[in-house]
Amino acid sequence: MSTTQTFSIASIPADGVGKEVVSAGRRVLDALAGSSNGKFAFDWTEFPWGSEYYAKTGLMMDPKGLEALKDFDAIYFGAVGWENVPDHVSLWGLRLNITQNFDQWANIRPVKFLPGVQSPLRKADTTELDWVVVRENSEGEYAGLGGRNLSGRGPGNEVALQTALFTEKGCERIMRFAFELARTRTVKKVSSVTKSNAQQYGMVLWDEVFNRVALDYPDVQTESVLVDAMSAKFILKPEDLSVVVASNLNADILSDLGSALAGSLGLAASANLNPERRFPSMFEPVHGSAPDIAGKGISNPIGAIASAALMLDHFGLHEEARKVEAAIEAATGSGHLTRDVGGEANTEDVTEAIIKALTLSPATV
Ligand code: GGG
Repeated sequence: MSTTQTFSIASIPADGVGKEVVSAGRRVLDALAGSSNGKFAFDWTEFPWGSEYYAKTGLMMDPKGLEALKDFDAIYFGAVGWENVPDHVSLWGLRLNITQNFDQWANIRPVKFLPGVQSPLRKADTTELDWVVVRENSEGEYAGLGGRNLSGRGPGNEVALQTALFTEKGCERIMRFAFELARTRTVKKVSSVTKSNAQQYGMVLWDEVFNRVALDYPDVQTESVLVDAMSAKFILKPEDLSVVVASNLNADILSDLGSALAGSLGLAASANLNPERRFPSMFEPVHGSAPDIAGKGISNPIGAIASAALMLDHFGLHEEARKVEAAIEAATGSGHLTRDVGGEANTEDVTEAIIKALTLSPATV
């Protein structure tokens, strides 16, 4: 008799719509496990961290939280940010505390165009579009280096430094990751993004490392594009893109642009990976806590569910990941759309439609 493979997952719904979409993603994964004939199962442990926890304790997470998380197979995260906590405190206190300390240095953010979802790009109707943003997730503009001084001199005299960090090792590992990813795709191409004409130290180092690493991948096409030109290219020539590798801040902005072009930020999935697997990796929708719609049951669960598919890939359950993606496409293609993508369905309707498509799928795993 074969044994069930059980994956232990820490879930951290955190703030706002994070709670609704994490719950939706968990239901989809449990339905998938339930139809796996005992092949695999998920063992969930939920942590109550986030802005409500902060209101009670003055901290975004337990000070021993990283210790509590470190032995899980993965972390499934919702969203962070609420009005009772300054944004930089909530972000650094929870999400960045985890990504930085668990060295989740590769953040992948696929841009996927779904059937039934209208893109603001006219050419999306007739052109096959599909690319992935690879975000350097451990340094760059998010290194957290700097400080504020001189406020003692009185009003108007304070200064602040926010220093971006680019290390040769940090650049090289994310570029190799991007090239390896490109080799798995139909279009084998990596576009490197900087602003190295204006930022002449860190980003020139980035360009030099990119050119050096590219020599090891002669089968992969390359280009180096400035971030302003790349934003225009996302809109005007997106069919030219396959893997886009960029620094922490640039990739964050570009991936939001990409998901808006695909129809909504609510659709975008992401994986914060520690590729060496020394620490658990973390899977989360790209969107934030969306206070304007939180608690109304109308948030789009697709970003979180597609992130769960990325988690399945991380576990080596590739067929199952494709099944979840196919179920998402079946749901959107049959008109199960939340308001952000022009429909009237609520979170529950879309989640149920995805579960139904999953469990009806003939290719049961
Ligand atoms: N689920 C993603 C999330 O909660 N993001 C909040 C946020 O503000 N992130 C900033 C960043 O990733 O740069």
